[in-house]
Amino acid sequence: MTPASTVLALSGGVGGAKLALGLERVLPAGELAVLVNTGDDFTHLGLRICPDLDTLLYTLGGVVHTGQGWGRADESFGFMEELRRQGGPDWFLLGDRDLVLHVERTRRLAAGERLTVLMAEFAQRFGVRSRLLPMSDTPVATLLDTEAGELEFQHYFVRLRCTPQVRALRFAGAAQARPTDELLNVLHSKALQAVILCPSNPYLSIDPILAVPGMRAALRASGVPIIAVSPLIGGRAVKGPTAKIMQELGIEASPASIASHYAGLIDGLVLDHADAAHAEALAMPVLCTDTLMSTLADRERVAAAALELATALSRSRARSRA
Ligand code: FO1
Repeated sequence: MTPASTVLALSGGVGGAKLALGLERVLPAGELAVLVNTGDDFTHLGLRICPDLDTLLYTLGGVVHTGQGWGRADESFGFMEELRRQGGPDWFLLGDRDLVLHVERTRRLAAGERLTVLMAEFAQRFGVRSRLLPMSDTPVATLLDTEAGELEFQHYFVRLRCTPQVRALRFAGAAQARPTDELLNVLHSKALQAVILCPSNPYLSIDPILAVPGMRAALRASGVPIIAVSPLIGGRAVKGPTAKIMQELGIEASPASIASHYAGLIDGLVLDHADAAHAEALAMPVLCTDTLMSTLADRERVAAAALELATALSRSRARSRA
């Protein structure tokens, strides 16, 4: 059944999933769709691993390890212990229960199933009320050109702990990728009210989504307000390498840089109170709130702020049309 109203959130992993959970909690059941980065996906030990999709699945399914923000709370590591004993690569932690998803996904993809379809089934089994939409059904890999050579995302992020200096990024496979029919249905639906860019890393997590040919145009053509939540608080990233990468790419870690990065796509920006002084200089509507999302109440507050800005923009558009 098509919901009466829909909000689409664009998300990477841990930080994005926090806001997605906030959105899910403040919206009526079934009204959230999440468009998820798959540039972090890789094949490891012969298994197809989709960390951001699984982080959303576990977070919205209520089984995530809340301390780390990824993986499951109820997890054991017998497989990893034995892999280590056998001298296998142990830098990427795969819990025993988590492993089942990777095995099943790999088996079903090899049998010709689409990632979108099998993730929807996983989501149903985890009791997720929102729609989880991979950014594409064909593989796209975020590759980082670093001082240590070209690195696949998980090798940069987990194995090397984001240490190598980043010179450039590219998204291998993006040119062949396409927005899925499931996503286009959401974007073409009259029920769509707003698009929210979660405070995920703009370069590592949102750019791969926007690199899919036709994605930017399809988001814009939806005609609804597009709001970004800044991943920076007072020039620093809450978690992860956003500020470090911005500095290495020669970009100032400021709200102005986030606004100009998303220029032509977004209509408004949610900033932390710590950045309120920057608001006036930005050529777009801004709403300030505390954007740190430690508790569930924080996530709901940031979600409500993003929706409030979207609603205000919709109303002012309706007034100017009248
Ligand atoms: N993050 C880590 O920091 N270390 C890990 O060993 C690790 C394993 C892992 C396994 C499955 C999964 O779905 C996620 C995992 N992550 C791990 C998180 C992941 O690397 C990042 O959260 C995202 O790719 C960044 O958005």
